[in-house]
Amino acid sequence: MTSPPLRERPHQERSQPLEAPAVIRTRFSNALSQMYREEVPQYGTLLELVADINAAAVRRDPSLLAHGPRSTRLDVERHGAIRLGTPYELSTIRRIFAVMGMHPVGYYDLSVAGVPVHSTAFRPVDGDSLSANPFRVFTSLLRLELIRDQVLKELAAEILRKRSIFTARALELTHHAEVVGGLTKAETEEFVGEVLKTFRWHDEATVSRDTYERLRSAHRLIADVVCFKGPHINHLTPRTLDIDTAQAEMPLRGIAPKESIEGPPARTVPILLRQTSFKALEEPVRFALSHAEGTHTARFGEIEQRGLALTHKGRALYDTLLQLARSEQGGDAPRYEDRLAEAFKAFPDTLDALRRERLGFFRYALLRQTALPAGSDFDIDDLVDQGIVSATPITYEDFLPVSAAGIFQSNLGDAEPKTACAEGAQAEFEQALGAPVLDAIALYQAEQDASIAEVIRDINRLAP
Ligand code: OOG
Ligand code: NI
Repeated sequence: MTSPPLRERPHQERSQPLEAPAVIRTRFSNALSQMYREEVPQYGTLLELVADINAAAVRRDPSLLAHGPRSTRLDVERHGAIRLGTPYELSTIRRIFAVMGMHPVGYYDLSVAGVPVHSTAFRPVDGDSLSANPFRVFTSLLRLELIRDQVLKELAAEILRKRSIFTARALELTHHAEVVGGLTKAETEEFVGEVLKTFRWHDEATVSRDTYERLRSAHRLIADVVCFKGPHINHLTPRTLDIDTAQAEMPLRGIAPKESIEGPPARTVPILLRQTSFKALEEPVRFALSHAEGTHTARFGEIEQRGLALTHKGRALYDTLLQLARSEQGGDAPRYEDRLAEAFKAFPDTLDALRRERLGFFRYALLRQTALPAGSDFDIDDLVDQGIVSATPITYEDFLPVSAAGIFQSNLGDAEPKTACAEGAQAEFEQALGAPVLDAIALYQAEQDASIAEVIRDINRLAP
């Protein structure tokens, strides 16, 4: 039974205060975590492991929290991932996430790694919203145009055209939130419950075993996106303060991690993002028509450690060094971890050097009230040196395309055929999304600039 349309509700109910988007996001993220814990018990084990490791890391070094994430943020911090099939699904999920204060940031082209998708990350964008709850969802859109077999491509498109992954009530409440500018407490509860249904696992495929096998033989991801009623959440990732210990302890808790950690090597000052995962589970499914039984692998677990957001200059250096470590393989080449550590010796590893060389982004704040001559030119580095201004590293809130490709691939198996290596298609992606994606580096730059402007304002206010 559906609830009555919103316009028929008594006036009183409509004048209830609206929840902040961050509150809706937290409700949703908690509900999703709860659902995934019930669906995939290993995710619960992973959460326990990360909580233990984070507590131990903070006991060893309490400054981790002082200079890093607020503990209240760390406890709720996680990201998820979904894979969608059509432009309609992508543009609708954009509208749904907007109600939760999450917006598309960045374009990730995975086709370079032979994975037939391109992606964005929906996340909060402003500082207050991020510190309230930084929940993000890495969202991929299948690129059907990369399927070479025309008949199969048409079949996949036809199956996707027929499905509807959102409940009528979720769409109604989203429209209502857009018109009114938000949701009340009661509407939020209903909205969260309705949207959650889109992310749920379905152990019944919508296609016959034959169709599943045909799509799977083109690419496993195609079968994963096309053959089910909805875009089941395929992993949820808690944030750890010590990913090396997490990687080492996973086997002790009965979880088999992927071989190596994606991203930069272990460092004194963490930069960007390091990630590791456990392999996707083989789960029983039933096919349509014959009710034949089979298995499908899609859902896995992942852990990540976040560090300093890098400037264009820092990111270019990261990309170059990563490429260097990845290119020398085989023969007598040392282990990947050793090559990576060796390559990254060229990346400065103190907060001071990272800031002075403009490799990373920092948030500046006036520490003590000091009157400086009016109108003088302020050099922010000098002010930090003199202990007048503090510089706090800005956390990287996004993803890394090479790492994402590594995470996808660790779940696909070696025999996986690769689809045609294509060019990125950001314009097509944005067309499907119905909006441009935001530029991540521009967001960090704006945050740093605003903090410097505030320091200057504070100083000028005190000027004689
Ligand atoms: C997404 C894989 C990428 C990450 O953290 O880089 C990802 C997927 O498997 O759908 O989640
Ligand atoms: Ni992930």
